[in-house]
Amino acid sequence: MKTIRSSADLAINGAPPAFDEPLHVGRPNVGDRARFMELTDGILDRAWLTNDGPLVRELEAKIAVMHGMRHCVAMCNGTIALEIAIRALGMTGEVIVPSWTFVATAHALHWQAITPVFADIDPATHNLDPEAVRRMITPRTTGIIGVHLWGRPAPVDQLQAIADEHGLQLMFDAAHAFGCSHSGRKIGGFGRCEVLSFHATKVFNTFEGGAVLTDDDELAETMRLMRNFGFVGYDNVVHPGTNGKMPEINAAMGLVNLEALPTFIEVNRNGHAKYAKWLDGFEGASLLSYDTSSEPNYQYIVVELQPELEQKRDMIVQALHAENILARKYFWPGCHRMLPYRELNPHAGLLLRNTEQVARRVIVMPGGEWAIKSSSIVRDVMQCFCGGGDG
Ligand code: T4K
Repeated sequence: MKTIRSSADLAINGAPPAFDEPLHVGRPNVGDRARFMELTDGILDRAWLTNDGPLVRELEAKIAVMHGMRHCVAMCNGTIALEIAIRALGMTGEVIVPSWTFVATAHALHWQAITPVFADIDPATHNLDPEAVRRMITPRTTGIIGVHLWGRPAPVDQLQAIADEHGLQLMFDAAHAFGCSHSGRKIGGFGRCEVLSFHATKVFNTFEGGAVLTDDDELAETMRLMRNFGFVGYDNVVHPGTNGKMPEINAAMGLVNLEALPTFIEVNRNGHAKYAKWLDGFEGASLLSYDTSSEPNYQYIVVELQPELEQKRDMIVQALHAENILARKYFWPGCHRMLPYRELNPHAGLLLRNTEQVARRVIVMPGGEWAIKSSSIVRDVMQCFCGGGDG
């Protein structure tokens, strides 16, 4: 293992990199390959590749049971799942969302001619601040989408109270929260429905994929129609719809990965613990930790620099990349500073002070086994930037 004692040892200054191969954020977790191949053979033998196949049904049933929910409606990806859920709930006009999220949360609204109205976050949790949500309500507001960012539970009770008070729909983007719990309750069961992402980079993946969880029979039925062009039977179209179906091969991957989920989470937990150890007492940065009341999946290693180091954040990221640690600035610069939103509302940032501050300070590190490998190097690289020099 490379030793970094001073900035002369940094790859960005010409020294050899710490790793020969790049360490990514979001390297896919893959379960039992042989079992996956077996399931794939079955798909080919049945010649039933998509359209509500048996593996999709099995996966839906298993995920519903795991969450204690009546319905899991599997989809081709999390973004389409968000779009379908938003439409099935009848959201229109304006919907309040955090800007501090992956842009898909906002795009799923804009794509349907709904205005995402960005509310600020609590800097301690990176999740929506309920008081900021209240401030953004107008006569055009029809709903709120909370995001369980990094798998940390959004303030579900407070958001539900606001939604009830103002007659708003409430749903959650739980793309990061598969396998997480809040106060003993699995995330997936809050609001009218919750949307999961099973993208390759998530703790649990189906290559691409997603799902909506709900206890509402009518809502689930509407979403099932919507994901299959509104078809009932062969020739009967009874609803507007799109193609949101999950193929069988994706469900095969899901079934295999579901078996391995406890192992994936255990590896993530160990990676997170390494970072917690290395950053304990470190003055320049801290690790975003989890509430004791929540059970996380530890998928994201989120490091936050102290204010005095924020000017050096981009340089630190460059230095890490030079070591082949491909850290990310997720979700900089915030959705409100991305197109089309920054043109639609150029002054949104005035009400998003915490979002802007957090966006300048965050670095997301490779997780899981890559976290275990890289945490000490990350600390040493950051140490080089803490002493007042420029690394
Ligand atoms: N809501 C939230 C809060 C979300 O975070 C997301 C997705 C969604 C909704 C939408 O769900 P989906 O429609 O995606 O199901 C990635 C993912 O594409 C995206 O799914 C994810 N959030 C987001 C946080 O991360 P990018 O643009 O950063 O992806 P990319 O291509 O840079 O890949 C990330 C890293 O993963 C790279 O360093 C390489 C590595 N990687 C990636 C893939 C695909 C691999 O090693 N192997 C792979 O197969 O968005």
